[in-house]
Amino acid sequence: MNIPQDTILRIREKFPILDREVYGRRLVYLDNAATSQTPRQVVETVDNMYYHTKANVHRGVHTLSQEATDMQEHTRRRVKEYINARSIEEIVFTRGTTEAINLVASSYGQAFLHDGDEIILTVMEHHADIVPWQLLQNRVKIKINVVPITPDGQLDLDVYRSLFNNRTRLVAFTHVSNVLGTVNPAKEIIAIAHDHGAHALVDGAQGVPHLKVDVQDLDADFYVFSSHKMYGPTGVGVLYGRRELLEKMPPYQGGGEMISHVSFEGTTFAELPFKFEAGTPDFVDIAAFNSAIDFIEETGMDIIAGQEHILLDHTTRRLVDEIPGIRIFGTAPDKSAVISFLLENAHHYDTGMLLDKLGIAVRTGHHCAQPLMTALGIEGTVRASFAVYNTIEEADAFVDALKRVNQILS
Ligand code: C6P
Repeated sequence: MNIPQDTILRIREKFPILDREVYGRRLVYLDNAATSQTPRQVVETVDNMYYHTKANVHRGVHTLSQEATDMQEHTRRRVKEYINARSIEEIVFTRGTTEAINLVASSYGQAFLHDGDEIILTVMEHHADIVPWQLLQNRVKIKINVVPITPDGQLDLDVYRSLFNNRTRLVAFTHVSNVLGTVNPAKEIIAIAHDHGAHALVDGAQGVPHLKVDVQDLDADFYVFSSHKMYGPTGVGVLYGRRELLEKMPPYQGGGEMISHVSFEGTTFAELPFKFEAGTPDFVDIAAFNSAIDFIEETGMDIIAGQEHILLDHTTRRLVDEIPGIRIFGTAPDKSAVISFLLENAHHYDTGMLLDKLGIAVRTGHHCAQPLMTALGIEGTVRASFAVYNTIEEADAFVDALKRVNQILS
């Protein structure tokens, strides 16, 4: 795909933060898998709401409250359409991917899992899709089985198939690995789970920002993601859940707005999705999330994914050709625009700190995927991750800076 430079420069203009300097150099922001930057239109929605429309949602007859409620519910409809859910009742707002998985582990766990049942995770899961299931083990004695990876960083589907038995109830896996960039064959993984009578949860934190997701086409039972990784505000996430499952699941938290009637004799709960949204939601950021979806749709997923792949291919080629001894973790075909690597003789923290001094923002460490690090036999990596506003010049600045860092550290 050929994307005119002008197109990317016009997109960049929407992100004032990209003009800032770090240590006297123009920032090159390559930590997009941790959080992407936010275009002006999203920030303006936040501003406008605080200046003109701030009032609690679903709680007032007055104009401001009605307007704020309309804005929040408009985003819900928008998300429903964006991921092609069947109904708005299937869209639950959370604080992020992490809270969404905790909700499912706790509530689905209570309704559907019993002592002796089994679930399947993968070795490339983020801690957000491991620890909630381990916490559940304190309440229900479930067994956790783990799918390993092949040397290029793909899930070993033969082993996956062999892990099922008549106690397997759920498979929970990441759509895209935040470390390896591997795009897992979600539709196939879900179909295999369903063939065995198990449900499937997809951690879409790294999926939705880079791929067009259709939850009906995937046939996912749960699909979860965070706004802040898709050019949106912080503090907002989405749990998509198949309605018939959500209806059988008990509330995750208790409080205001999730009830139908409360008395000391007993309480009845609100309808979906409000049953799962106790307390005042982050309605300002939920409203602004709508503007992030506007941005993605105006830009076009083909342009977003296209530019990211141009950057991925260009950078990977240069790294391999020009930095002797570099090890890149995750080389699956059609991977997402994430490059995790180690220089031959350098600790990942040192590499990251020196890159920062040269104006390049990358992430270092275990990326909240310690079991994957153990499987790879390392403690951590440096990770560069791209977004649509990154340019070839920035990719080149990164590789040139890394060559200098490599000379200093070797
Ligand atoms: N990964 C990264 O730098 P939250 O923090 O709830 O928005 O998302 C958690 C999460 C869950 N699953 C995957 C696959 C993720 O990548 C993340 C967040 C960031 O890779 C921060 S650790």
